[in-house]
Amino acid sequence: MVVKVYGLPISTATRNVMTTLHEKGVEFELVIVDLKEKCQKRPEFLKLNPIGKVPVYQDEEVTLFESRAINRYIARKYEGQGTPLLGRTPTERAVVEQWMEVEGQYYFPSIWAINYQLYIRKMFWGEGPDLDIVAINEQKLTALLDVYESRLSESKYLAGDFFSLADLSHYGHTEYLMTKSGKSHLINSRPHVAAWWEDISSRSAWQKAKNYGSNPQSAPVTISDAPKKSTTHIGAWPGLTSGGSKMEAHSWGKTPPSISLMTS
Ligand SMILES: N[C@@H](CCC(=O)N[C@@H](CS)C(=O)NCC(=O)O)C(=O)O
Repeated sequence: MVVKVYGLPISTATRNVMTTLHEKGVEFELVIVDLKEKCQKRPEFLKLNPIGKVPVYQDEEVTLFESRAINRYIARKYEGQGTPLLGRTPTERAVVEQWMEVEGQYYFPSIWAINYQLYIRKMFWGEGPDLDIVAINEQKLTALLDVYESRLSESKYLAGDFFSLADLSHYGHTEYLMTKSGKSHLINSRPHVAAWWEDISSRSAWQKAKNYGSNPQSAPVTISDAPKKSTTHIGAWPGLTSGGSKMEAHSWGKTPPSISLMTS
């Protein structure tokens, strides 16, 4: 069974999982779940993830939700191929885990609140931001980024001088902060954080995941009314096959018509 990722190309957590699969050179199919149409709350999707969120990962052994758990699983299962993402020694692994915790417990809640208020709310529902929420979370993120600046002045990556899941888990929301929420100065004003972002965001695995669907030749994404219960094969998207990782697009529910705009 080929690996399946149920998600949406513009979803930050889906992008992080797709990036891990690319780093590992694992072939997968993307099953598009239309969040605007609330397909993630349908009974058939809740069988895959009772929390009702994307991404969901599926292979012949397991169906998993929660992107960080999925990423750890992929990194362990395919430890012998592609980019090592976990660290080699017990110490390296512990430091990778430590910075993954920092991302999940402190970085993500603040950056998510900022991106949600300044970008996601408007994109999905046309609502304006609550600027008090933005201010509180910007303060928290600023303090945390000062810690990152200090850490990254000592080592090239968060867990040491090697790229790992600790760095990778920052991709989705940092990209939105930089390009959609008008807050790139939070990263760019800190030279070591800026250099780190420049480095990790130029990796080909992330570029492929981020640009999924933005290739003009990937027009089949505008397919509408796919059957609700099953996945519909719409063929491999030209320009998205490379580096040992082949992606195919499928659809679950109605694909958002603005998808290629959102990923541009
Ligand atoms: N902690 C989860 C977060 C998943 C999540 O919030 N996914 C968003 C898209 S990035 C979603 O499904 N939103 C739709 C909803 O909450 O109904 C993970 O990392 O997988």
